Amino acid sequence: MQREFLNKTECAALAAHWESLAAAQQELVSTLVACGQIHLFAGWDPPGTHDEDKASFLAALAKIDGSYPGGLAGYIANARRLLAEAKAGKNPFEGFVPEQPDTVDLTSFNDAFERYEALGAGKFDKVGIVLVAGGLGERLGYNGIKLDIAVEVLESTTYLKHYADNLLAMQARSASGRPVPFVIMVSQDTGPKTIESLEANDYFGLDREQVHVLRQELVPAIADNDGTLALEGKYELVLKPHGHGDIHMLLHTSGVAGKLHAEGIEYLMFIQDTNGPNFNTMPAAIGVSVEHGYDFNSLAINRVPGEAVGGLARLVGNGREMTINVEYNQLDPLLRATVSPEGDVANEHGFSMFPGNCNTLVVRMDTYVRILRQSQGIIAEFVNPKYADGTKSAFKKPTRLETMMQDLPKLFGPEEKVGVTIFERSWSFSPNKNNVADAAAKVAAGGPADAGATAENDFYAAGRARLRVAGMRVEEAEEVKILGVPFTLGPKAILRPSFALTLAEGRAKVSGGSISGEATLIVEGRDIRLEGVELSGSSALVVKACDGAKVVVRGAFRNAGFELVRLTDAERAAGSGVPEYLKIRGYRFENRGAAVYEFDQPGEYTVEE
Ligand code: UGB
Repeated sequence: MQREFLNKTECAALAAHWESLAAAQQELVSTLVACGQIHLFAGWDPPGTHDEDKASFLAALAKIDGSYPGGLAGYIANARRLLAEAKAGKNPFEGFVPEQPDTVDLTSFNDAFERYEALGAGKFDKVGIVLVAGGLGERLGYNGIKLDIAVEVLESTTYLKHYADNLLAMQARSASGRPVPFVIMVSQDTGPKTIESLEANDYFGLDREQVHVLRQELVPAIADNDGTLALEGKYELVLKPHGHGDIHMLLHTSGVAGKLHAEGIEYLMFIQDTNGPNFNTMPAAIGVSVEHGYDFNSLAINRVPGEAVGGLARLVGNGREMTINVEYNQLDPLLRATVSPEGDVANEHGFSMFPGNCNTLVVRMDTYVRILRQSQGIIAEFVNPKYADGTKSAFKKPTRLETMMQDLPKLFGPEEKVGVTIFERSWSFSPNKNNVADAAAKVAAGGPADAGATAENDFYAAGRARLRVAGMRVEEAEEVKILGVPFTLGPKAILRPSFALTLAEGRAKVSGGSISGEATLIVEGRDIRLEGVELSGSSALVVKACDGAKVVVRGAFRNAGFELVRLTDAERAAGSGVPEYLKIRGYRFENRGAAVYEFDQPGEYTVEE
């Protein structure tokens, strides 16, 4: 029957190969032909030529068929449906009116903030961290994985190391000391270099067993509204990432979600690859989820109208209500059609009407595994084709189906509770997503830069905030522009996770003292106390202590510290030998004589100046 079908298609190229195909290959090819994909085989060279290419092409098709729920036939059917809806201009939020979601405002460091932090800190051995890191970061234009970029360049700590340090600090503080599970989703693009980075750094001190690397597969690009799979040459599919929503399916199919649940994990916190402040919010966000009984807690900021982060709203209509992220490209039309004829404009406080999605999510494990079991972790897909013209009959370039991890609540019923916790921006959200030129243009247009320099700036700002809460006098230096991107010259304060994970911990370890606008302070180690430490001018103090080393630091430190040096045009040019992680920010630091104290043996020490 298959043979008969193929003859009918008059695909001589395929008929010539038919007998040499294995039964499973014949079945897959038949399915694809039945789905209108005969072009995949129509251009094949005669048997005996390019046979290896054909074999790897068939293997690639089989792999995608096996990894996508519903196989390639399901993918093509979904694509056709979604493309028809897109062509018809269907509004995915038709019938819904946005209202304010259930929010907890933690934009100030008040008593409530610290109460939530204490509650969250009590759960450190019941939390797992899920990092989605399958994206290449095309907007950033960085050659390599984003996890390998340094979040700060005083000591050049990479994002991956910074996250691992936080996990180590969490487990050092929990009663059981149980390793905090770390799930990392990678893709074909990012997987090998992520593994390389973990291996080269001995997993940054984590146990290999606590790290679960899950790989998402790319999906085929689609060339037209009929769901025709796009080809590169004769034997290669054009493949594209399917979006961060794949994490839910992978956590389900890999069995990792079920395993962690069985091991007693109560919450998963989902984070993105280059949002350095993720862990500033972690203790309080967990505390909020616990106290409010949230099944899903979206961390948010006050959003600037038009910025490329989704808006979080409660959508009411069509006989239901759901609190969900409305992605940035859909927010303005939804607002225009409902509550704001002017669209996504500033309210009386200068912010967009709805809180902005940091895409840091805290999900309750009980609910999560139940929803995964019911749904297989399959998240609503969407398509966003760029049409060639107003007829919407052709695309500028092939498109693909995508998913987003923040869409999980679309699978929820009325029983599941979804809330939003709003934090101050630099404390919670400072992604490194844009190259310098784009970042400068965004700043010129009045929006946030979300670039290497601003990410680093906010890393220090968080340190300053912790010092202020602890009672140190912190002078803030002026803001300068480096290649059009704002950077506050200091003080540059790095309080490593090993030193303080909560405000209360910082307060217990720092008393009095002062730090001037261009000074630098780096503290790493659990048992360090700063008593009346004074850093004036551009002085720098670095104190590091291993486990078991108890250090008290007192007195006034005076030295030339670290100097910010702008890169010259020649240094920024291709082939200059300057590392790319410096080029993406436009400066480096030079040590002009920082005071450095390192204690690598247990014992009691005092540093006095
Ligand atoms: N990612 C994957 O792991 N796999 C993929 O296939 C794609 C991405 P982007 P996006 O924080 O500013 C999100 O591309 O999708 C990882 C929210 O949807 O940087 O444009 C990737 O490695 C948006 O609401 O972001 O927008 C990275 O870690 C807003 O919050 C993460 O997914 C916005 O992020 C995000 O990928 C934001």
